Amino acid sequence: MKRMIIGMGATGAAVAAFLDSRGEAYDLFDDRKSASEIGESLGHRRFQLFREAGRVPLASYAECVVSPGVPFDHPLLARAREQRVAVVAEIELASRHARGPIIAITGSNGKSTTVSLIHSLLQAAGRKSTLCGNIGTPFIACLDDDPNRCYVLETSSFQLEHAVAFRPRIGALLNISADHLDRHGSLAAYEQAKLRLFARQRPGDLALAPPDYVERLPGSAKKRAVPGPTAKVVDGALTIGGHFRAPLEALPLLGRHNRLNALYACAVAEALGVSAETAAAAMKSFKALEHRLEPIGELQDRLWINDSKATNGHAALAAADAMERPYVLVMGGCDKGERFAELRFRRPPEAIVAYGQTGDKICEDLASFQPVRVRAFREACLAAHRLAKPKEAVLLAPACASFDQFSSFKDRGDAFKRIFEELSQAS
Ligand code: UMA
Ligand code: ADP
Repeated sequence: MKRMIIGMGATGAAVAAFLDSRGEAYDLFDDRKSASEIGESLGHRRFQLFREAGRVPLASYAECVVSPGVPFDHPLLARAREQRVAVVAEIELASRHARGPIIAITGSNGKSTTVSLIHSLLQAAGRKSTLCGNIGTPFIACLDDDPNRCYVLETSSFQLEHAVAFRPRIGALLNISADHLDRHGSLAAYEQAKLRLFARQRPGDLALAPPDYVERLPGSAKKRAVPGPTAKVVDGALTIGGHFRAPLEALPLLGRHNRLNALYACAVAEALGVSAETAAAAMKSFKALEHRLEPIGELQDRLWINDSKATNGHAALAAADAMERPYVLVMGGCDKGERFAELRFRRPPEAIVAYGQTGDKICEDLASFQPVRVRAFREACLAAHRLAKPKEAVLLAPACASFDQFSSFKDRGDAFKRIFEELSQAS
């Protein structure tokens, strides 16, 4: 029987290519893209495309493979559940065919940094490692036959919603805070999706999670808290199980949150047999990812820092707390249903500039800071620069997604850098 591929972005196209390579049949569904757009992403292969949920002959499919961007309550998925047609995530289909170990990392914040660190540590140890998943390349596009290849998989709540038998050899939950509430409906549903990562793990597997989650993880893997009795910072070193010690000075990333990310990376590396010496050497040469607490430069004695990837309140707070000098904070963007009154700054900003769709909510929720309200992103950057005093910083940590004024967090971070360049040239 054929499969039905639901959603024809990068994930759907990769699933189609995988099934083609195995000579397996499929049809496609996408209610937002035209056949010609989809044809371009598939090359010149012939395909049957459905664009209306009601017209899909669901009974003729063995299974539906769904892309992360298609919401759980999409009418086609609701029909498939009603008719008891199996629906699985692309990561699940990929995991059935992966011969090497899967290391799956989830959490509200820190996933990309942590998977990139793990990948670097494994590569430094001469291991075959592939970085994939939510960070960019779909898992299913990365499969090969090598049983020694480690798949370091950034895993989103969207992908985990349809994880059924997905079983990573090592699974890690970094943290959970309010995010994607517009999609999941509630924090509890979001949390449930994330915890699915662990549900099918078995006793030989490893599960890492914050201390307040570790007892609540489903599945029967060996469970370890991070930080916890065996994974902690001792005398300035990231220490795992008493014997693995990587000095913190090897870590070139700002902020306590990045120490925690590195502690997870070391715990994974240690479980896979990487030595502490190799890990420390690899960390030393690790470069902060673009748009994550990225120092851009000094402009009239004010340091501009780009943390455009801080797309929720918890991330923005981590960025703010990593500041080593007084700063003016640029916040705002697209509304995902999150409120900001709960943000407790350990290092409060000197001023806040609020822009975009969430600007009014920010002004209301953080009224004690008397935020400056502007509409456009550019205006926000200019206002923050004016408000910052010499030796202070202008921090972009928006706490919101970018889609009201940009196509992605990357596009927003690039705009921040362009504004900085323009002002530098004019000054
Ligand atoms: N579509 C429909 N109907 C709908 C919704 C979508 O037909 O109701 C179709 C769209 O027309 C489009 C396709 O589904 O053709 C979109 O699929 P997709 O949104 O799943 O996008 P992909 O290109 O497959 O990218 C996905 C992830 N996207 C999302 O989770 C939204 C990418 O994460 C990921 O890098 C990629 O798979 C590879 O694994 C992006 C993301 O924003 C970066 N992730 C969120 C985040 O990090 O916060 C979770
Ligand atoms: P993700 O892939 O989960 O979005 P990133 O590694 O790209 O995570 O980091 C996104 C943002 O989240 C960073 O710019 C930083 O502001 C914040 N951040 C990173 N790690 C953590 C953490 N462990 N706890 C809280 N916030 C974090």
